[in-house]
Amino acid sequence: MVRELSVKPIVMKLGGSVITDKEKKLTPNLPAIERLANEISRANVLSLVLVHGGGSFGHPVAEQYGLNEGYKDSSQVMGFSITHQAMTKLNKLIVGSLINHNIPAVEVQPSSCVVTKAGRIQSMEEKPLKKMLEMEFVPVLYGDVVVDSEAGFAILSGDQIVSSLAITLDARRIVVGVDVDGLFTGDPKTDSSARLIQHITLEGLKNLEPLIEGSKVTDVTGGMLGKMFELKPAVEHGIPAIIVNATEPNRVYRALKGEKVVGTVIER
Ligand code: IP8
Repeated sequence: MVRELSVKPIVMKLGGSVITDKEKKLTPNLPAIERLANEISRANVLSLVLVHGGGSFGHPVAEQYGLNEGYKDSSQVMGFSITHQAMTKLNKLIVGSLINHNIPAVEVQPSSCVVTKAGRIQSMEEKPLKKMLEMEFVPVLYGDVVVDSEAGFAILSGDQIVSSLAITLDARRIVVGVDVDGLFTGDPKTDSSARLIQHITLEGLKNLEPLIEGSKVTDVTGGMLGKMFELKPAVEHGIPAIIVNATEPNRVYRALKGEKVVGTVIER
């Protein structure tokens, strides 16, 4: 007997900067992976989809082969394979840790179920995912290299997957775990007047964009701007998103439980 999908899922992204050491190529942050698996297990969410980023696994390899420019020459074909392999290695560590914490995690490879067009998701096989959720599995996807109907192939970010899946699965909320406390009015590392924005609407976000853009630290702000861009369609759809610092213990746990937590809530 199989239940109908009665509970709207939570779609959660774990950023590459949280689960890997971004300074060292192909280096996982095993204590962080372990702690997060424990938090996810304790939160005991009914209906959960996880998506993780590439960090020091996907990004340096994809860059080495110039994959973000799409297909240019045949040497990149090997690069596609190697980048995908790097991502599957990271994914195995995450899935393994989740299983050790008694979570029925199942890898779902974006490269096997997504086609993009000029870098944007054009089609995604959703039936297996929906069925997995009905069966109470926890599908684990990741930013990946995928085939692209125009460019040959593309790098598909976990952020784009999160937003698209949240809409397709009619998610109850999105949780985004990053390595900063949330969205700030400036760069908190260099600007002492920068303050954490606890709640923002799409309208407020529009006004904030030039401010975020003006900040000097491209890693933090560029990443945040990109995230906002990707999250917008899901928020417009009525799905609230919360950004929390996943390097701080228990923030992911609280966000999953729907408890009050330090972070930024984005709502329509
Ligand atoms: O870290 C990128 O995923 P992201 C994945 O979510 C690759 O942007 C293959 C670089």
